[in-house]
Amino acid sequence: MSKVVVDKMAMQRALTRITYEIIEKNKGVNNLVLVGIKTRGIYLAKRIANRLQKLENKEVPVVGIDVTKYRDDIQHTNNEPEVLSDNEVSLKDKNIILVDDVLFTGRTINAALSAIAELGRPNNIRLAVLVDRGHRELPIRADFVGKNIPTSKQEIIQVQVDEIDDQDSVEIDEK
Ligand code: 3GP
Ligand code: 5GP
Ligand code: MG
Repeated sequence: MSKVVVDKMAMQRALTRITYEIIEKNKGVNNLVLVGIKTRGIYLAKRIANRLQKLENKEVPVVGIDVTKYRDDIQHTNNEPEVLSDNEVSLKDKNIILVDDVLFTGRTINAALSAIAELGRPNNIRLAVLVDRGHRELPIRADFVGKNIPTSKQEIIQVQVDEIDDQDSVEIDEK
């Protein structure tokens, strides 16, 4: 059984609200860099960047990262963060917004913070997620949340984005 909890319109509104919140907190978009976590976090970051461009008339860089190698609970052979975007955006002294689809244990974000620390020392780092499903195992919280969806550990959240899934939705499924 799956249940749609966020439809296309709701997802668009949530991203628009997050965009306004980012502008308000950052007092504009100066010095901002969006860092999207592979895979769907990158598409969400690009959508926020599009909204920022429309609202503030400024291009905000989007960097994609793959942090699987940094996870402390996954075996890895080398510690190089994988920066997926080809543009060489410096993170030094920047105001970073980390963007991911789902926040669960917090280990992915912990890994992303380690990756960013090695790429340069930003001015600050804030976290935006489309869904917070609870069950944190680390002292990590999001600054911008699309929707809080309390879940059991048996449930999984399916996030679909139009760019790769041909639809925008968030669903709850039984494992
Ligand atoms: P994403 O790369 O777009 O985030 O982890 C691979 C994909 O599987 C992820 O896509 C994520 O959406 C999905 N997924 C669903 N449930 C889980 C989960 O419990 N853990 C992880 N890591 N990924 C999950
Ligand atoms: P965490 O590291 O916080 O446990 O999990 C966050 C990462 O794992 C996110 O990037 C997300 O893609 C993935 N993830 C964890 N749980 C879920 C889930 O229920 N649904 C989806 N779609 N992704 C999840
Ligand atoms: Mg993800």
